[in-house]
Amino acid sequence: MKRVLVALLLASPAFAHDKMSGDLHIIHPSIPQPPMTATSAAGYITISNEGETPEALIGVRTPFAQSSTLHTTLHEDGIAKMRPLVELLIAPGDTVNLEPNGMHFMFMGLTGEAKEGDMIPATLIFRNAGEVSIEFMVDPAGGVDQSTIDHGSMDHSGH
Ligand SMILES: [Cu+2]
Repeated sequence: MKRVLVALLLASPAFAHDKMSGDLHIIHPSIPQPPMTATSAAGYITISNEGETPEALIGVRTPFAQSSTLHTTLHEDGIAKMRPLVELLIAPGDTVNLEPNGMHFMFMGLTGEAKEGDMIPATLIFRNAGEVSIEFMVDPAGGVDQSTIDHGSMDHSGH
């Protein structure tokens, strides 16, 4: 049943890629092409835990950015605010989606350009499975303009 849902969700992107790593099905890691002048970008992914053991995504690493973290989006008084997420639990049989206006990878201090169709190497870090190599596909531009959103982790100096 879950597989059917995932297939439907993935019907829209022109290209999608996925891989199995142990019990984890990692589906279409992607980064919408950031504007040329962007210094930060968001990344998205779908992960299914097809095993019997609870799993947690606890980090991400890529040469594409100086800092890569997990973020969640909170809505307060109609304003979207992002906050760091320490871990993302993925229960057995569960599928989690990192998607625009929700949880996402946050890449700050981009080290290079990303053009539609590029594949950007990265490493996901799971509590049990350890490190898993993936590639983010650069999708067509669109989605959320990261530069307009309050990133709580960016500025600890003010206020
Ligand atoms: Cu963010």
